[in-house]
Amino acid sequence: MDKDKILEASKKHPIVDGHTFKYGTAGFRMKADLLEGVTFRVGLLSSLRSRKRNSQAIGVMITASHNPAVDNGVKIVDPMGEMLEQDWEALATGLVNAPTHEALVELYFKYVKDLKIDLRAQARVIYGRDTRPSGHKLVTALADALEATGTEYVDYKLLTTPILHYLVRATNTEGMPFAYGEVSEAGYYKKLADAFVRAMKGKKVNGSLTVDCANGVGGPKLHEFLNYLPKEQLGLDIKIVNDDVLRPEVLNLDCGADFVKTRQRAPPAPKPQHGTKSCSFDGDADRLIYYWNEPDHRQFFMLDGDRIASLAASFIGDLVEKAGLKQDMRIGVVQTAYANGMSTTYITQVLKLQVICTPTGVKHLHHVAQGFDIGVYFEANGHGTVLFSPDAINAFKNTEPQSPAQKEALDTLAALADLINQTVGDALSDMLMVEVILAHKNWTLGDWHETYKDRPNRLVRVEVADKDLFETTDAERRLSRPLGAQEDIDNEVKKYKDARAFARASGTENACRVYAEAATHSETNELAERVVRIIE
Ligand code: NG1
Ligand code: ZN
Repeated sequence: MDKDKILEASKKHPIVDGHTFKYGTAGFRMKADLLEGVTFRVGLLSSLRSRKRNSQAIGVMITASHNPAVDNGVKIVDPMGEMLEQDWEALATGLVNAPTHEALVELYFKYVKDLKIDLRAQARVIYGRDTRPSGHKLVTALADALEATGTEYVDYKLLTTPILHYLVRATNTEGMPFAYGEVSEAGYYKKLADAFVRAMKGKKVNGSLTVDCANGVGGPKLHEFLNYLPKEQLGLDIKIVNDDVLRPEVLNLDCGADFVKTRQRAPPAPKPQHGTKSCSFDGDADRLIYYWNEPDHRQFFMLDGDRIASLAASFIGDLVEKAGLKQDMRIGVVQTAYANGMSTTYITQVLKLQVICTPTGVKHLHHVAQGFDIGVYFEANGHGTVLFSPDAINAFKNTEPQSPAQKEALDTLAALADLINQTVGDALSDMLMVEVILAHKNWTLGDWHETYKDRPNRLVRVEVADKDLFETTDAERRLSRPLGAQEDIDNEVKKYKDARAFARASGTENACRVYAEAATHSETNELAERVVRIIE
């Protein structure tokens, strides 16, 4: 490999002038026509990352998740299936913003030198993309970067984001205590199907389930997955809707998890059937929201990430107790400041589990969840998972049961550890987990919803001249800058009962967000508006 090869390849995929790019919470994400050069350069970095990490496979996912079809994005997945390490985000930003092809090549070799990367080591990259039409062009740019750097690569074509994360983890087995699963898309389906059957323990799924796939890649993948399940044995009656991936313009349009969560209503099409248990994936199938419309009251009920977290924590907490492992296991729930205050109260006071709050962005939650034996983490928007430590998995598999009940609890825990994606939030895997729990508890969505009552809340997006003026502390719950703003917010919050409010700069949009909770809807709105006025 030489400089000229990279230089020539780079000239085929120039960066669009006049833009500053930043590797954000979800990698690089923007209008797809700005992304070709960006993706090429991400390819260069992923190759370096693999060489730096002893030739382990690095993943690259091309998706813009719940964003409209004209957008796209590219992000890097580290060897254990986790998000790219933070220090390397800055390196990615550096490469992508190199002003010329020559400057790019120079910076690439500067990284090689500074990070002591051995260019003779084999580099390995695997990648996939969602259903966006722009994905084709972007993978060409990516492959050209991998060719130019002598990187071995596998193009997995259409994938959900969590399947790509699974494949990265499964590929890098060397030195791992357990194999993660077969290195193929089919291997992912088989692992989940097998674990689902084991976790159900002969129970049947409670009622039919309508799954809205946001017209994204989750649709075809869910269809495929269902072929691996003994549907009758499980009493499984799944109806897949919004699974049109042939008309790109309908992706995430008036459907999907983000629509349901932000609009607080079911997708208008197909016409919601009253009382039917429903859930929505987002465009790359890493978020999940459950809901139903009440037949009599015409009311809409939603079970978001906070509810999924508390459901999982309650079920797994009980199983750990039945398995006789309560003394040995640290179980914790990780949330962000956007979690409804009543979910936090329920988890700490009723379930008696520890809750930690982190800044927004799943990489932060994931990291903190790894500190527990069992770490449950979800953002309110439905992105999350449950992590099990190697010690926990060992205990599920190797504890000698003293009773049939204890054996059943241990087996169910071991099955859940296989069922739940250990790398990232996964709508398909999370949906199966929810169904297992509802079946074991013999609960409807109504029973689940009754566990606690949400506090009224309001989230407002505020246009500001310069969002970078807003700096936070305390897991983004307090503003340290501009000076004095937090004091003003505190003064407003004090005036309301059971109230909480905070403001922070968005990590994904050029705006600030204000969040408020209070005892009633009108007080919540009033408080939110007062805080908006402070930061405007
Ligand atoms: P920002 O724009 O930083 O608030 C949003 C979501 C996050 C997270 C990221 C990445 C809210 C309030 N924020 O972050 O939860 O999912 O996008 O997608 O929903
Ligand atoms: Zn997503």
